[in-house]
Amino acid sequence: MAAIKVHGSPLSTATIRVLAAIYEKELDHEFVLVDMRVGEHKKEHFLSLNPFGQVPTFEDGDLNLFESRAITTYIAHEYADKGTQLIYKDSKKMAITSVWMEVEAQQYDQAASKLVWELAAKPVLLGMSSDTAIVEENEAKLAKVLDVYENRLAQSKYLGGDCFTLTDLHHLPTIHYLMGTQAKKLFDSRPHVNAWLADITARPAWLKVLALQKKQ
Ligand SMILES: N[C@@H](CCC(=O)N[C@@H](CS)C(=O)NCC(=O)O)C(=O)O
Repeated sequence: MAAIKVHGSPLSTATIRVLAAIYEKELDHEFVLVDMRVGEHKKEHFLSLNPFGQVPTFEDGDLNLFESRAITTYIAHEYADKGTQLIYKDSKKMAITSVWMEVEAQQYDQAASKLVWELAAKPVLLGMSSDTAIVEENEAKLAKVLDVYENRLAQSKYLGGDCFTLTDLHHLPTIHYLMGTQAKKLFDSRPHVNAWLADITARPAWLKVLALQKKQ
């Protein structure tokens, strides 16, 4: 039995963020499907893993974690010697990467996750209509963040520095869903953002995550 277990749903952005890190590190693991359609994530057993009732949760032996970005950060440190280096050893380089990790979580994701919900989850998965006002507001917010990314990526191959790191990886799930929506134009219209996106979405580890998602 694998020591690492990921409990989640392959449709969940936060779950596939963790799987992306696991595949980059080529770690043995077990994926435990949480059936969100029947509310399994709100049942007692799951709440003992994450009291907020959200996927994913993660086990590595006797360590239990939730919050996808905390999990990927643990994986990057604990398995530093395996697979892709997702963090820098140099503390100054890592500090800069951490800045952009915060930008992803505090600026980019605020708008991107709302757009995933309005433009991908509601119409495609739930048969509901999108709220146009929320879409417009968050497209404008995302455009401002992507203007900053465009400048950054004109000087740096990846957001965190010259190598692919957790910073870039954390964007993959929302980018994946937004590429199938009208919000794609926000990425397409910025050449450096577009080149960065083409690079990170073509990574073999990410393609494996998408193949797993299709199988489920
Ligand atoms: N900040 C959390 C967010 C987790 C999250 O929002 N998970 C969603 C699926 S992507 C979920 O479980 N939603 C169900 C709910 O909130 O009840 C993380 O990054 O792990």
